[in-house]
This record gives sequence, structure tokens and C-alpha cells, in this order.
Amino acid sequence: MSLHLELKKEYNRLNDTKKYDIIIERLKERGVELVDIAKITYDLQKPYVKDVTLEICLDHVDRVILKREVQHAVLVGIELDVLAEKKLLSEPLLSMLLGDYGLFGVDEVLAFSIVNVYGSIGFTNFGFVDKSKPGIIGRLDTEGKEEGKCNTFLDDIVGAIASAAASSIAHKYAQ
Ligand SMILES: [Ca+2]
Repeated sequence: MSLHLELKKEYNRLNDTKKYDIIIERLKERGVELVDIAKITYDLQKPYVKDVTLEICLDHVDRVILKREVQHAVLVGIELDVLAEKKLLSEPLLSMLLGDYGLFGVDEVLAFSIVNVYGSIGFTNFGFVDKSKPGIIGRLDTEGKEEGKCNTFLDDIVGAIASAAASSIAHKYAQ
């Protein structure tokens, strides 16, 4: 590899690490800790991988968030929720996001770009958590219904990261 290419690669790596830090911070600001996401991953994988631990899950959640396409989806989704809370979006989008309009669907589509990173097992998991709303997802869903709060994108983002991490574990430990 040429020096130029190597420097470019290093730049990209640092850039992604920096974005990773920003994303952890933004998730925290929205009330989400990585361990909350890892707990969902743990419950998804425990029936299939008996040696799985919360620590392993946390490690795979990290790997998911280090992926560039995941980072971009998270940044877009959180930004839209925040802009909706600040009423900085125009109608009809503003009301759809604040009201978490059921047929909106773009929140799920954005989440698919996260789930997609580890193939089709992720989709099954995502469908499951989307319906059962375990742990932090249920909390975000309830909180998002409060006046002036918007978690329309965030609940799907969290579900998608947990599902993608579960698929990553499944790929690694599958016999
Ligand atoms: Ca949603």
C-alpha cells in the first residue's frame, strides 16, 4: 500500500473513531447507554449461544457502532428527533414525528440500514424487538409519547443496533 493510501486509511479510521465518540455522547444525551442496548442483545442471543455474556454483547454493540453506515444512520435519526422537539422542522413532517405517526415508516427504513450490516438474521431480531419493545426500547416509546418529546427515530435505532449486534454474535458463534 502506498503511503498516501495508508495515511488516508488512518485518517478514515480516526475519523470513524471520533464519530464513534460523538455518537456515544449523543445517545447518552438522549438517555441511552450502550449497556442498555447490550442487554437487549443478550436476551436475543442467550437462547442460542449459551456462553454469551453481557460483556461479549457490549463488545459487539461497539463493533456495530464503529461501522460508518451505522454511524450515519444514527446521526440522521437522532438529529431529526431533536429538531422535531425544538419544532425546527416544517409541516407536515413536524406533526408526523412529534405524534409518532404509525404509518410514517421512514424511522423503520432508516433502521434497516443498520440491521442490514449483518444480513438477514438481523431483520428477524429487529421485527421481534420492534413488537415486544424490551427494556430501554419500551422506556423510549413511553417517553416519546410525552408532550414535547420525540423518540420516533431513536427507538428503532436502538432496536436496530441491538439486533445487528445479535446477528454479529450469531455469525461468530454459530456451529
Ligand atoms: Ca419509531
